[in-house]
Amino acid sequence: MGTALLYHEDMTAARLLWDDPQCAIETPERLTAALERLRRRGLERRCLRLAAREASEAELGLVHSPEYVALVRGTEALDVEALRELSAQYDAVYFHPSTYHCARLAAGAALQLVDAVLTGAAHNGLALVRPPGHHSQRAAANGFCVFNNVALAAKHAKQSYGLHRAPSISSRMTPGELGVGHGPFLGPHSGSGAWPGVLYFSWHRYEYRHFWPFLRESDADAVGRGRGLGFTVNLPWNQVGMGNADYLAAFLHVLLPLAFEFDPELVLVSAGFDSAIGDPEGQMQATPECFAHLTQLLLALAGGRVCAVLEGGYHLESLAESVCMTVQALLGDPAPPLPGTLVPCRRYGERGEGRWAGRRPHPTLPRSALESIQSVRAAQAPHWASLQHQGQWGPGRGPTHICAMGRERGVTLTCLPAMAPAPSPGASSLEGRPLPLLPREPAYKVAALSCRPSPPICTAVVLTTPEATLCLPPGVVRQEEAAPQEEAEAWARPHGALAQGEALTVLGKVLCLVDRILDGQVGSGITAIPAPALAATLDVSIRRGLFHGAQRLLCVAVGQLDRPPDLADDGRTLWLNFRDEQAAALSVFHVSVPLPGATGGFLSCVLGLVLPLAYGFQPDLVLVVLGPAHGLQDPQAALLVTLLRGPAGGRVLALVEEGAGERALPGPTQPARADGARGPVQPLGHRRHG
Ligand code: Q9C
Repeated sequence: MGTALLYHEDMTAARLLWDDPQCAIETPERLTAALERLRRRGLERRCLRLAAREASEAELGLVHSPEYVALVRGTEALDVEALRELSAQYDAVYFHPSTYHCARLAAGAALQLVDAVLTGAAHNGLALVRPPGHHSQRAAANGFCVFNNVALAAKHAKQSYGLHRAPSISSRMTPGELGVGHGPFLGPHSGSGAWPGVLYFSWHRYEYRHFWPFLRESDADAVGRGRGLGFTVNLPWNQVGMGNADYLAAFLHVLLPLAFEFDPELVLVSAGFDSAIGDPEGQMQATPECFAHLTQLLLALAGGRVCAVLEGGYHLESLAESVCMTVQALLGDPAPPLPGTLVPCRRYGERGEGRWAGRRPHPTLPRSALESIQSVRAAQAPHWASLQHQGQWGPGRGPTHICAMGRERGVTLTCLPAMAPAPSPGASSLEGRPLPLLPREPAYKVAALSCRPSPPICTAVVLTTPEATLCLPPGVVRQEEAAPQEEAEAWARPHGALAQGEALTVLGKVLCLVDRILDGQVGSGITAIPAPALAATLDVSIRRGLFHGAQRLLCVAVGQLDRPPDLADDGRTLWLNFRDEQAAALSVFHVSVPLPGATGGFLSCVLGLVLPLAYGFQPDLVLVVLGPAHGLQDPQAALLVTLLRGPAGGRVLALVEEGAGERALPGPTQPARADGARGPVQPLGHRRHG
């Protein structure tokens, strides 16, 4: 088990043999640079290395016409002049005598990756391939693509493994993939309008149809036809320069709500890194770290069965770094912090093309990314229940406060106007008040942090009963080390509930665990706390975290818990409480949200509110507290903890009232799955019937 890495050196053979500025960026160095960087970072040897095999002609026939396959086969024997002539019949394509071999290896690698993940030989994986695939059509090469690797993988997964909500999401997109905009994908766009059981999401550079390939069906209102209504999700970027905040917002407000509702059995990613900074094709601004976060978020789906297949990505440095970030996330490493502030890309003008750069942003229009996000949400809302939850936290104060905070911090991740209610009268008084925020760390410190190695211990647990009541998953160790007795007593002093016995013993271990997480020796932690001591242990944990070097600490408290009364409201602690009735919120750093009853309601609240807040706040440590009457089902609690790893470099400590669900919390490399199922999907042939 682990992360599969598929590659074959032969895929570097194909290259452009004549002068064609349009195709010159698709070079063999793309693969060698990525692989070289994976080696240098020690990531390659942590993966399960598999040599790619060629897809058979029968397999290619899952998606392509026999005539087209024969035509490509025939290019092996053509001379340069004939290759050039044939290439000219397609849009942005070149053939080389080795193209057929390379393209069969690329397709074969995608199929093998699906096999590895669905048989349980690997948890997840990446196929480093060329030529890319997602623009190719049933009987035509297009946009550097010859065979549609990801479409083939999707068909194969459905056919050979009988997945129902199968190769779900995302043919073409996730980490990135916008380089080229939308090509006629073979799946959802063809024939009857959809491949049943496939949810297809694509984000792409579109610029109001002024960017290649200029297709009307790449716009947000193209949502699929017939039985496929709502299973095609297009997020067009109408401006270049989209960055980390825009990509994260797209995930949190569009992709993930739909994907969780769809509940896929497999996630296929058309990983186009032409969305990364520096790329000549995409002209976008996502930094490599962003791909670690996007990948980590996807791992919360489908029991972590994520298969990524390389598509675009033409800036060698950016590509190599982004590939490393993706692999690190697949391996379960904590994601490095996103550099800079999470500000949405500013709007250039109404048409949003590159030549508008330098013009003053249009003052009355929403940011371009938000406009795109809202138009997809509007187009998809009739088809998805999760998009109908918007605004459910209003007219409470939570979202309003967050918007206020968002403006102050330049974060508008949360500020989908559709989601936030109109400001309540009390909120306006916040406007003039300067927020007591800490100065931002200098950039070099951020860079140093991102180079931190993964903690030697993934997850530590503090248990109250001596006998192991849990069967601990791999990578999870029991924490026995505790702070010295007198130190624990000193921290416990203000609290009667911690005076002695078990509560004090647990506190000693929790103090030590907080320190070890902040020192980078332990990734994350889970602590079972005797019910009477929960509030006091939480209070001490917050103070200890701030004392031990956390600049900002986020506390997500679920259940009837009060914010520690004399905690300073200085912007270092953000308190977010889900509870029965809303408590009075006293500042922007004190948010209270009614506990959403329904499953979908909770999830949409976590994606639309908790994570944007957490990403905006950039905490050094997250405390997740499951307190009295928290009402969460085990998988919901597990998902909350898993998703909150992203914004805090993996540093999450869960404090759980004893007997209130600590069993459900996952180890860091075992993403939660809504139905609790883990492990391989059996191939049809091996499945027991009846
Ligand atoms: N100036 C992939 O990324 N270029 N294909 C169009 C725009 C075509 C990209 C020219 C780029 C095809 C897989």
